Amino acid sequence: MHVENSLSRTYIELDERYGARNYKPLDLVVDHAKGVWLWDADGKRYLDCISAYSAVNQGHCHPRIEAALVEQASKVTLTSRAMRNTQMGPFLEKLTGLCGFDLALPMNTGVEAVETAIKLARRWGYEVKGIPDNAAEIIVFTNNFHGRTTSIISASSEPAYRKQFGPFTPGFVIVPYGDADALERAISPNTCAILIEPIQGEGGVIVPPEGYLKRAWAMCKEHNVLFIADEIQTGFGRTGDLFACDYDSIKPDILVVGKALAGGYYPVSAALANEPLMRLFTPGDHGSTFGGNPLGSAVAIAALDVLVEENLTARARYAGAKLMQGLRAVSSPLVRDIRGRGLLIGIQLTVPAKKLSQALLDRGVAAKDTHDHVLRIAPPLVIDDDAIDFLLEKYREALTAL
Ligand code: IF1
Repeated sequence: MHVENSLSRTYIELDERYGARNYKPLDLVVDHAKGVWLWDADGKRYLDCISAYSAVNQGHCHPRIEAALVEQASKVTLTSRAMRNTQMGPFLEKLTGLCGFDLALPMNTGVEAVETAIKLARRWGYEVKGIPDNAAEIIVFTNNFHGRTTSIISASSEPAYRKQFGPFTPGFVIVPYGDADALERAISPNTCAILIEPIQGEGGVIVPPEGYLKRAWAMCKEHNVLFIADEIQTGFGRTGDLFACDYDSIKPDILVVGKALAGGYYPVSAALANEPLMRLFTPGDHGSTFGGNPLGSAVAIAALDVLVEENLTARARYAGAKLMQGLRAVSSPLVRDIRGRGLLIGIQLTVPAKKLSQALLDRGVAAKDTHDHVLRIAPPLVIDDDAIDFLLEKYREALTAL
């Protein structure tokens, strides 16, 4: 990219000079954004096919979510859970109603909601299932991504996320994703839960074999094991269903959500469960200074309203089908496989995906590689036909240029 002598270059240099180098981002410095479009510091426009990793399903700077943020910001922003506020209750009512659970525990980032689910599952394992103290096991899957805390990386199979960060939290058993027999063999009397992404995002947009999730869920029921679905990336319409688990008609015991829950305006996450499971948390067991704060709650209410009233799930299904069809119609020796569901699409290449990512960026499309050879395409769910055509045109051009 030609960012030498540009404003963008100035900002990149500041990041590199003053920031920890724990990322290697695209050379794209966003100044402002609207819907599916980003504008960089030099005024160049890009189609956003990353959506902040599915946090801006509703599209950038949605006026309704913005209005909720501004209105609440002038009333009260943070109370802590030492007292109550007027926004959390209505938010939790809306969230539980939409997701079909009795109760929700609000947190902030995705990984905190995953930690919440793990603590709840362990508590249940000891108190209800009768697992001996400190022996509870949670089954996780190869290539998983659930976040970056020390406990969560203890469940990771990716060396880069773990290297020199030990010692690790015990109690995780890793089995191959998509292999139902391996899962059955791994379940022991000490298994309190499985923790699974219905489609693996970071893992390279891995869709498990047809029927696998349903079998895994049935095994959990049979062996008295909780099914925890991490829908932080797949949830809220992304895959063309409200939740990816809906595709298999399964209902998790614990649902973990984040990202798009607040439309990119604010970090809001939650773990959801029914009575009596969630009642195993009692005062003092768990919490967060910011969890359930009035600003985040007001924003999340608006973000959920937008999701429902603008039929974003149906739009993701429609746009995903159209985009998938268009991508598959482009034949190239560089493309090995195109997979995904709804607007969570992975293109498996024979060359490093960084190259296609750069070629697309040069043509005004922001899309990021994952796991070396996979390019992920996940635009905001509000993407329209014209933007899809733009994307397909740039995709053809980029592949030809390579
Ligand atoms: C980064 C990846 C995506 C997630 C699932 C929990 C979390 C995530 C299924 C934790 C977060 C993010 C983290 C972000 C990039 C992004 C990502 F490439 F790293 F893997 F989306 F695919 N469960 N995913 O996908 O949520 O605590 O971050 O709010 O840079 O680490 P968080």
